[in-house]
Amino acid sequence: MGNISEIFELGHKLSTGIENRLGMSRRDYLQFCATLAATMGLAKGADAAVAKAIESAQRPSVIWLHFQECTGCSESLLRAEHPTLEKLILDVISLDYHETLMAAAGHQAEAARKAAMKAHKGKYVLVVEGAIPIKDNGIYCKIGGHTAIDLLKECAADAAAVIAIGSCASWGGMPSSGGNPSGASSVGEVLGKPVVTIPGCPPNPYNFLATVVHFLTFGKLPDVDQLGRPKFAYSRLIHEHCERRAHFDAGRFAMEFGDAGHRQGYCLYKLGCKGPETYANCSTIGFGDAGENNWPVGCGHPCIGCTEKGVGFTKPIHMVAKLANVSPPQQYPRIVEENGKGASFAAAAALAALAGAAAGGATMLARNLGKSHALQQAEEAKADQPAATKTEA
Ligand code: FSX
Ligand code: SF4
Ligand code: F3S
Repeated sequence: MGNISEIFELGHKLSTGIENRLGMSRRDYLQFCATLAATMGLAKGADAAVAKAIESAQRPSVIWLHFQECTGCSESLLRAEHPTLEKLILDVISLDYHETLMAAAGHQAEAARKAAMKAHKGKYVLVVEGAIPIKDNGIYCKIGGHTAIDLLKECAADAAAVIAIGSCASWGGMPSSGGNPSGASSVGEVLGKPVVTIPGCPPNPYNFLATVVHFLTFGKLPDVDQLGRPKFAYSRLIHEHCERRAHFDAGRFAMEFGDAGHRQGYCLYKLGCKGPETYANCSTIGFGDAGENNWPVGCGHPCIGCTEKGVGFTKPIHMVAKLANVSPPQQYPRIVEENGKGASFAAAAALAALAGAAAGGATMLARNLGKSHALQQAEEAKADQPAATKTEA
């Protein structure tokens, strides 16, 4: 947190501003900014800067293009709830052109895009959703009579920043799978230069929001890896922070959907989970903001590696993953402890912090401990039951 007077002053401003705009309490808003700052791995005190930037910075104009895709990226932003993520996004940016959301159509829509580009020349953020088909001079995707190739180049020329959202725009994604009949290509390939990519099919809306807020707060996009992915979100393997990891290390696997192992939440590696070769933060921040464990593996389906070029939409879903790192992490507890009552969530998180674990590691440690306790309690309750009433697990 920043210093007290800064926060007080900010809180006062917010009580008449953002609180009304977003329909969220001041406390929730500041908490949300702190979470966002932590998601981005920013230093202590950055949450106040983030809150100030969202509150007072001029909303950047955003031009959002759609090419070869399913609109899942936009849908995932708009379907997010609690605390009204879509409201926050639409409040943080000025969405001046978005084919799915704008009321205008036809020539009116084209005029809106041109007007936004002229009014915010050199300052707008270009967000691209979908791959760009380049085969046969790009004739497989045209809007307003222009190919996706021409539209992308035209809009990128005067943009302050370009963000490729979703796996399609980031590396070709689903449209590039199989024989790639239309030559579906990434934004970076068509522009011939690296851009920030937020892969995922669809990507997590928090990663998009955090990237935009970073731009708003610091005037630049966040640090990225060699594939253009923000490091704060894509620097760790899913397998390293998976709630089922202790099962993997103990050799407990679901062998079929619906078998006893699957019902007990065992590791999905043998069903083809690509967590061991996929970099993303799905396991630590959850997905779609719809509650605990709301991510593919949390729901019982193997990760298909949707954020990872060469894995998602390329490797068969149920093919066993390549293990990048087989060493079990030191900080994970056993799923069922043999002795004692175990630590509280807070103590577990503090322990992980003391051990120098990343925020994601602390979250997973706390979660795993919680699960191990719940499972332990269930087993103890079962052991206490009279033999006649015991049921099959
Ligand atoms: Fe769909 Fe977006 Fe997948 Fe692609 O997300 S969810 S096909 S990544 O471009 O709309
Ligand atoms: Fe989790 Fe998949 Fe790794 Fe198993 S293989 S621990 S389910 S990421
Ligand atoms: Fe995609 Fe795997 Fe995350 S399928 S949403 S990268 S868990």
